Amino acid sequence: MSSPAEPALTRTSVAVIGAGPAGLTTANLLRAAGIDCVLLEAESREFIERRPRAGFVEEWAVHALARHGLADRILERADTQAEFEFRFDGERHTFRTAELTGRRHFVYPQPLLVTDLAAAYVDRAGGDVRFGVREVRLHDIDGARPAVSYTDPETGARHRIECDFIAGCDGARGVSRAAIPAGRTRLTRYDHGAAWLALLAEAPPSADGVVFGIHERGFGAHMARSPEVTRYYLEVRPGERAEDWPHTRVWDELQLRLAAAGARPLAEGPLRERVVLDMHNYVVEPMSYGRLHLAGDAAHLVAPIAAKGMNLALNDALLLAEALIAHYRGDDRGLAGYSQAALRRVWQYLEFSQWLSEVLHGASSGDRFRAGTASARLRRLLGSPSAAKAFADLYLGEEADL
Ligand code: RFL
Repeated sequence: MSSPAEPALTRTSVAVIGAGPAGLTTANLLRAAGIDCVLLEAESREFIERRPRAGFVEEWAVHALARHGLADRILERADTQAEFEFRFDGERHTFRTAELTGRRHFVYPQPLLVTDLAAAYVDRAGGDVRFGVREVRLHDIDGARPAVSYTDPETGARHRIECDFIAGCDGARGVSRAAIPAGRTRLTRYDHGAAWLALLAEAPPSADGVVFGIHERGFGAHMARSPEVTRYYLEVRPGERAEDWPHTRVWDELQLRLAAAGARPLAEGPLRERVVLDMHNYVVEPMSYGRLHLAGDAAHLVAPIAAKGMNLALNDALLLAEALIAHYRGDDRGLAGYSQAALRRVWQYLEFSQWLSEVLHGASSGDRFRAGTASARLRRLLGSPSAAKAFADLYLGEEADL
C-alpha cells in the first residue's frame, strides 16, 4: 500500500485523458494495435453514455471507423439523410446534398456513438479505463518521461501513471490544454456574435431531416434525431438565459420562424434539454507540445452551426492514433506532422461554419449590408449548380483534407 504522499505508480505507453469521441477512438485504435494505454475520465460511464450533443457523423468518418471495426452499429442503425431544407420568406427550398455529392449524413446521436466506442474498448477489448477520476494533472510534458496523476474517487489515493505520450482529449473544459506553458501555443478565438438556444424536444420530427429557418426574428432549426426526439435551435440574443425561454415562448417562436407554405405545423412536446450556447470558436496552434498531443474540443471548439465538432474530434483521433502506432513501429513522421495534418480540416470546417453563419444570421442581424449579402449567398446556392456542389461538398465533408 502506498501512503497519500507516495502515489501508486504505474507505467503505460499512452495516457489518454477524456472518454469522449476523440479519447475513445484513440484508445480503441491503440489497443487494437497492441499498444498499452490508460484512459482517464472524470465522469461515470453512465453519464458519458447519456450526455446529449451531436447528431451527425460524416460519411468519410463512418468509413474510417468501419475500417477499424468500430461502425457496425452505426451502419446497422443510423438513418442517413440525402437532403435538407431552407425556409425563408414563407417558402420551402429543398437542397439535395446526396444528388450533388453521392454522399450522405449519418444521423447517429453522440451518446450512441460513445456507448459503442466504450463497449468496444472496455467490454470487448478489455481496455484499461478509470472512470470518475478527480484532479487530473499532467507532469513533465516536455521531458522524455511525462506522467499523469489523479485522485481515485473511491479511496481518495493519488495515482501516478508514467507514459511515453499523453493524448489530451478532455474537451473544451479539460486540463490538458492548460498544461501547456504560456507562450508555447497560440489560441485564436472567433465569435460569431450570436447565441443559440439548443433544445431537445420529446416530440416526433415534423419534417424528414434538417430544416434551416432564416427569419428576421432570428434563425431557427429543426433536426430529426429519432421517431421520439427532435433537436431544435433558436437564435437568441447573446446574454439571454435559458430561463428567459419558457415552454410556450419556445414553441411560439419555433412555429413562427419555421413556418412556410405547405409545411405542417411543428409537433410540440416537453423540452428535455434547454441550454444557451454562444456561437464562438477557438483553435490551439500547434496542437502538440512536447509529448502532449491535443485532439478534439481540447484543441479546437467549433460552434455547432455546421455540425462539425464531433467529426473533427474523430478526424484528430484517427490521425493521432495512426501517428502513435507508426511511432512504435519506428516512424516518427506522423507525430511530427500530426498538428499540421489535423489543422487542415479544422480550418476548412471553421471557414465553412463562418460562411454558413452569415447565411443563417444575416437576416436577423439588423444590418442591411449583412442581410443583403446573406440573401445573395442563398440565391447563389439555390440558383447555381456549381455553387450548390461546392457547398454540398463542405456540408457533408470530404474524404480527403483540402
Ligand atoms: P468531449 O465529447 O467533450 O469529451 C471530453 C471528455 O473528457 C472528459 N473530461 C475529463 N476527463 C478527465 N479529466 C479531466 N480533467 C476532464 N475534463 C473533461 C469529459 O467528461 C468528456 O467525457 O470532447 P471530444 O471527444 O473532443 O468530442 C467533441 C464533441 O463532443 C463536440 O465537438 C460535439 O459535441 C460538438 N457538437 C456537434 N458536433 C458535430 O459534429 N455534429 C453535431 O451535430 C453537433 N452538435 C455539438 C452539437 C455540441 C453541442 N454542445 C453541447 C456544445 C450540439 C451541441 C448542443
